Amino acid sequence: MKKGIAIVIAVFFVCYAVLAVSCAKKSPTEAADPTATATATTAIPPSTVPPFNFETSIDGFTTDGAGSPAISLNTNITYTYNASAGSIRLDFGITTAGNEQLYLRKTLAPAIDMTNKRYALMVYIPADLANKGIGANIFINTPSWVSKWVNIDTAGWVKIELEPGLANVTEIGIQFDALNTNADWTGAVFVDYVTVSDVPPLGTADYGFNTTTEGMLIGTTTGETAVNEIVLNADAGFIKHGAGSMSVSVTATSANPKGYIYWDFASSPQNLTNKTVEVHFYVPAGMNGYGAHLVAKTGAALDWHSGWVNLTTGWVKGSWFVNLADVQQLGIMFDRNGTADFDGIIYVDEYDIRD
Ligand SMILES: [Ca+2]
Ligand SMILES: [Ca+2]
Repeated sequence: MKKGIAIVIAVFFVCYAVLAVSCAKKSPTEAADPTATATATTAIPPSTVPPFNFETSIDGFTTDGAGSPAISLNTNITYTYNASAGSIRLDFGITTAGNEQLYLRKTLAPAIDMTNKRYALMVYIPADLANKGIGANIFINTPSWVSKWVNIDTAGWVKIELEPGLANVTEIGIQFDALNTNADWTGAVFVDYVTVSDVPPLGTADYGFNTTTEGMLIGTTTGETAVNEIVLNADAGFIKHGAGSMSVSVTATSANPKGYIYWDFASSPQNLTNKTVEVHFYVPAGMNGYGAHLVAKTGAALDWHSGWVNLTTGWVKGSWFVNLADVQQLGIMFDRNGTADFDGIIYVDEYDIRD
C-alpha cells in the first residue's frame, strides 16, 4: 500500500510539473484561457440584422406606449412559431375608456435598404383578443413613418407584412391600436420570425390577366351585386404588368354597396395553409375610401374569411395571410365602406398565391 501511495504521489508531481511547464511556455501575447466567469458576465449582444427568431433573447426589441406594455422572452413552445425555441411575449391591457396605442420596435444599425424588400412578422393573437375590434399598424421608420393597417380579427398565428419601398430603414416595428376596442382586455400576444426578404418580380403571379379574365365569376348574392361586368383590358395605362389586366365595372350605392368576383374551386378545394394572396388594383379617384376584402370561403357551407385592403387612388397592392384549408372560393369583394356612390371601372392585375 505504501508503495502504491508513493506511485500516486510521484505521478501527481510529474503531472504537476508537466502542467507548470506547459503554462510557463505560454507566450504573454497569447489570449487568456476562456473562463466561465468571462462568458457569464458578458451579455450576448442582440442581433443587428434580420431574421430575428428570438431563440435565446429578444434581440434588442423594446416596447413603449399606452396599455402598460411589458416585453419578455417566451420559451413555451405553445407560443413560438413553428415550434422554435423562443418568441417575444408582449403583455398589455386595453380598456374602452383608454387610449391604447402601444409599440414593439427595433432599431436597425446599420440601416437596411428596403427599396424592394418585404418586412414580415408572425403574431400570435389569443382568441379573446381577436373579437375586440382592434387592429395594428406594421411600420418602419427612415425616420419617415411608413405603415400598413391590419385588422386584428383572427386568432392564432397571423403573418403581417409591409413593403415600404424605402432605403435607409432605421427602425422596424408594430403598433397595436386599441382606440376602438369594444371591451376591456388584459393578456399577452407573441411575436416571432421577423424577416426581411426580396419582393418577387412582377410577371410571376399565378393570375396575370394578360389574355383572359382568368375564369373569374361575378357574385349574385343580394346586396353584393355592385360588379356589373368583368372584361380583359389592354390599355397599358391600367396594366401593372404584361399585356393585360382585368377591367371591373362597378356601380355601388348605399342600397347595393358591395360587389363580389371570385374563382370557384368547389370541384377541387385549395389548401392555402400558410399561404398569402396578393393582388394589384388600379383605383379610380371615385373609389378613394372604398375597400377590398380579399376573400376565401371554406367548406361546404362557404364560411367567410377575409382580409381588408384600403383602396386609395392609383395603384394599390393588397395582401392577406389566408392560412386556410378547404378553400372553395377565392375572390375579391369591393366595398363602398360608407363613402360616396361610384359608377365606373377599377382594374385588377397580378393576383398571386404565395408563401
Ligand atoms: Ca422563434
Ligand atoms: Ca397582367
